[in-house]
Amino acid sequence: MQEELKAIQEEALAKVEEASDLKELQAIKVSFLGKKGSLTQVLRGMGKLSPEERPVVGEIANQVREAITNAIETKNTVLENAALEEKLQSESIDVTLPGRPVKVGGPHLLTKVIEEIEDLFIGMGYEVREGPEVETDYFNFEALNLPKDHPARDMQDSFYITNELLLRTHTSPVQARTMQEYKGEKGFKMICPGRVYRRDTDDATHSHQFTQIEGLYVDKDVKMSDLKGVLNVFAKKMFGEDRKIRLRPSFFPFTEPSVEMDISCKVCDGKGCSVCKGTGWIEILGAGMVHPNVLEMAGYDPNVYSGFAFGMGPERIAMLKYGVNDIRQFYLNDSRFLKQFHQA
Ligand code: 2U9
Repeated sequence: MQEELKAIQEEALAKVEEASDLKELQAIKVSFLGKKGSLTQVLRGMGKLSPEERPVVGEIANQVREAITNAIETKNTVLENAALEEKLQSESIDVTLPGRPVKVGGPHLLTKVIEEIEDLFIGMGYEVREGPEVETDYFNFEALNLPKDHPARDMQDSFYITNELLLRTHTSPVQARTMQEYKGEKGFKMICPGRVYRRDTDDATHSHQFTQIEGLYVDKDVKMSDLKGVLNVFAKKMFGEDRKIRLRPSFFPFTEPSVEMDISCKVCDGKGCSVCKGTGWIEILGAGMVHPNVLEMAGYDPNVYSGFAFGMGPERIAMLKYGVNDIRQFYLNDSRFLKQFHQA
């Protein structure tokens, strides 16, 4: 049995030496020191020894167990350190490595232009209002002096959902709702930005869905000169103090008189070029004094109250301001296009 014990010790120490990982070492420990371990087996045989032999063998057996146990603990420490080292290596971060660039987003160019325009009018005391994109025929057309069979309705070819419901073709219904809400009792200034829909074939300057910002100022004694003053401030703040504005007569069913506002062309400074088609002027928006029918339908007495209104397309303004030549770029979400304006 003493040789057996020596042999077990040799074999155990050799295996411990070769063990390459903690799992293997644990298996070796069990195979020698475990309940069914080879050393345990031998020790179970001690009962058959003579009383003289037992203490001697017992002593050797303890030495062998200790030697195997120490060897396993030493090896365990070595393997644990190696595993930790490997883990540290695998998890080590080379702080000198450049970090992964974090793509920083930015506001969409349209959002920027809309917020710029909003801030401008908020600065002039206008409240920003929004309204439903699915609108009633009454608020989208009738309340705006476009009765059922009015030809101008065709100018705004519409996406009808039912006979009475459609995707709004302009944000004017929001103003009409606001006037009705104030029931002709008080004056107010408001602008309303929002998405509008027209049955149109998309091309570089037209889209079946686009945004508008319209504004309305209703009070006692609002005059055309007030409109011109506000449009002048808007143009200079939006396009530069050096820009001049020009108002041309126009027609809208919901304003009378109606005008279109042009600004002097920045490229040729009004001398005429391809951008302004040789006119020296760039059309920016439409406006006018609120039509008395519209005031009346909303409960405002046109003999007491008057108002002006205007409407513009933020896409058009962004295209002019940032040199974008195709309106569809705003909706394609092509980051190559969008990220150009993050810092703008
Ligand atoms: C009420 C009364 C009057 C809103 C107006 C315009 C002129 C206008 C165009 C701008 C670009 C439409 O998208 S566009 O082509 N709009 O020119 N809009 S006056 O007039 C109103 C609105 C509401 C109650």
